[in-house]
Amino acid sequence: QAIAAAMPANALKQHDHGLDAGHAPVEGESVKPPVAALGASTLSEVADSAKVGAGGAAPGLNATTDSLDSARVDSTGQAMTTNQGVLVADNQNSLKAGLRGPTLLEDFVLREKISHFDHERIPERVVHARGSAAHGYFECDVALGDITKATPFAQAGKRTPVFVRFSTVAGERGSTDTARDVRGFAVKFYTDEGNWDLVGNNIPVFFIQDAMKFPDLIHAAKPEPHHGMPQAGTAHDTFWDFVSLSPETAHMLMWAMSDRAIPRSYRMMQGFGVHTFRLVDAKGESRFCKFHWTPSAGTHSLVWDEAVKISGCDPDFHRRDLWEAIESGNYPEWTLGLQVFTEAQAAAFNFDVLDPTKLVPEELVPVRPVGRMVLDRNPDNFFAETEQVAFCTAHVVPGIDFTNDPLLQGRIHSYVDTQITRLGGMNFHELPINAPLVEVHNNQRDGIHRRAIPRGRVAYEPNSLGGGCPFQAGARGFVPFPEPVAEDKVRGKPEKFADHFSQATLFFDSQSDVEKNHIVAAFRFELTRVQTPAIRQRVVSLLRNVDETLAARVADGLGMQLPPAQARALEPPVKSEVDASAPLSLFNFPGLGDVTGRRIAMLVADGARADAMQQVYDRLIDAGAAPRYLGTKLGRVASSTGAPIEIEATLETMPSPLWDAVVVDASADALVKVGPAVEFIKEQFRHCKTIFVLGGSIALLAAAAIEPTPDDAGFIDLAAGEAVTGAAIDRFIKAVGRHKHYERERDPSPV
Ligand code: HDE
Repeated sequence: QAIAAAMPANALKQHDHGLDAGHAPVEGESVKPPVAALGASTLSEVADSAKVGAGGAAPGLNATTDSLDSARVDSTGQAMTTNQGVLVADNQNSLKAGLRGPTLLEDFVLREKISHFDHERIPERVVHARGSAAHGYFECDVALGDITKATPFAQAGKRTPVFVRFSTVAGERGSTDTARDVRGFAVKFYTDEGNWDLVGNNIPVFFIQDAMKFPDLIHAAKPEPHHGMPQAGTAHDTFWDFVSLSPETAHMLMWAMSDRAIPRSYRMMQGFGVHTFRLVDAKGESRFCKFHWTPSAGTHSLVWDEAVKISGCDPDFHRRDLWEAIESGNYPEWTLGLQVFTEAQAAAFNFDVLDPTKLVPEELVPVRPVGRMVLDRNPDNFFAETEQVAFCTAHVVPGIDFTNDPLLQGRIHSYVDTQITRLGGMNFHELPINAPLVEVHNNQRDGIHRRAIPRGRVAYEPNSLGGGCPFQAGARGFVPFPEPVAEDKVRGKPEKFADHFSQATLFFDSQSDVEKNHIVAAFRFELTRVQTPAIRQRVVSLLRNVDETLAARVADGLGMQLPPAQARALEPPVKSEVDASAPLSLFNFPGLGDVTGRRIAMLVADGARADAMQQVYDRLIDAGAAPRYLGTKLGRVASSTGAPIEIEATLETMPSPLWDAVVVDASADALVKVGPAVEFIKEQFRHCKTIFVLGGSIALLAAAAIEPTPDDAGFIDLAAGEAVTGAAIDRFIKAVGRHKHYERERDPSPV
């Protein structure tokens, strides 16, 4: 106790050093985390709570949270120390020879502080540098013991802690969230048989078929090396040069030019494992599997003009959205679905399931929901968790195995390899966010920043001096699926990989007219930015193999003649076994249509109807939305009906692209001469958002040149003096729940 009192800064260390007699580890036994840090009173209680072992975390407990406790620092009530624990007397002034004299070399406090600062940055990820993450859990709904022995699926109701990082691919660490790009969707499952990382994307296919081409793809997409532009975007020559010379990219290009690449929120996008994986059951039998995450909030996107503007007014748009949703208790949620199929089924498909540019249409193999993932806790520290987390496709657990997809095979190498540079050595698994919940025992030793203190003289196997420990686990361990291999060594591709277009066509044919329009506009935008006419032409000639109308529309958008179609690698062309697949359209996952977390602008000026506006405001809060009074400056506006209204956000700091819908009343007439207010309404309309007019004059709408058609469900207009009824507010909430009213969209927009 005397020691404890004297060592307030890190009481946990007492245990690590064996100073806490009650829990001093027995020689040879591994050191378990101190009980107090786990919020339980005995070690057996810790085991019972099933953080380590069967059953998953007990309700209300999150095993990852608890396991990080020993690394957490809370400085509340503490005096400042150096990194050696010496109390710092003065953190303001360096040590000088006289008040006006030079700083002394002996000032170790200053030197430690500055030196540490000098080395604060680590290299950013070479791809997916920009990301945001959160903790949560996966809860199994259906026991899958008959198809996999992976423990997260062992029993219904079982929870496995997860840490999930979403990202863009091309942009640097400080780049904008709403760039047109693929989104990473990486999930680390802290299973009770070790960590399993499902490192996926929000698009179920990829640009290339072989890892060999990945550095070229990324070099082409990243800023051009001579001048370092453009940031976080593919709308430049090198990207389109590369993809137009690599026809296997056609399918992924369709997805990347669709609204999938500009999601409204990380909470509103699907995730996919992309590759075909293997599930292996306890008998050693295997089946193929594709992983699908589907968001409860629906799949919603921005429109391009909006995405571009958000990049300016809030480059952290997605990061903020995820953070705020979790802080406010609107926990993002996804259903995990599996497409499970046999090798015999796979052999009958007219595409190769090892080809990552192909998906398995759900008409051929339905997606079976097996559980849900909930993200319920923000990280404590961005660097320690979001930045230092290391996902690796090589991290699999018994029951999950690889296939020979040549992209996946390359990834198995790449991820561990890249962490060595990024995280400075092979001990990155010891960083708290990366450490598994189960104990780690092996004879790997030393290296930079080693944290573990292995006991004893034995660091080899077999041994007799250590009682043969740690010993091989045999069948309890990870046993690779014994897939027979009997072929010549070759560099090449299977024949079906040469079909580059059937599923690109399937994707385009499965889109709604609105989505097709957006794809055409995206190609037009990107290729207009391309400076070399021959590259534009080559892209359009590629598109002719996907869809003639698409190619013709893009050519028209670029003001050019339709070039001849690119020669195909495979003639006659393969046709997809399904003509159209509903789940390929974003509109097929509307979600629950609720408005949780939606930002609603209550645009007011002097003369606002405080009672009516507040009535709407309160109903929106009840519905889980985030309404805010928006005005020209902070302070109060005088209402016509009662108490003044306190402005919570301003047009200058939060312009239209940052809001999902707007409510205006007659007071908005006072804003007719305020350009940003007119612009606000215009953009709400142009970006297909819901506009609720609480009666009275519509001068602001007229100033914005808005002429809604009577069938526009996103425009709700109460007549002058009409009471604001619950039914009208319900109509508004329902309209916001639809997310966008694309019916009013025109290209170019008249507004
Ligand atoms: Fe990655 N990828 N990738 N990738 N990837 C990385 O690993 C790589 C691919 C994906 O939030 C890197 O830790 C190769 C497909 C995500 O930390 C690196 C190939 C898919 C993340 C790497 C691919 C992905 C990464 C960079 C082709 C979807 C971010 C930093 C053979 C299924 C994870 C790092 C996070 C990150 C290599 C292709 C998803 C360099 C070689 C396909 C979500 O190792």
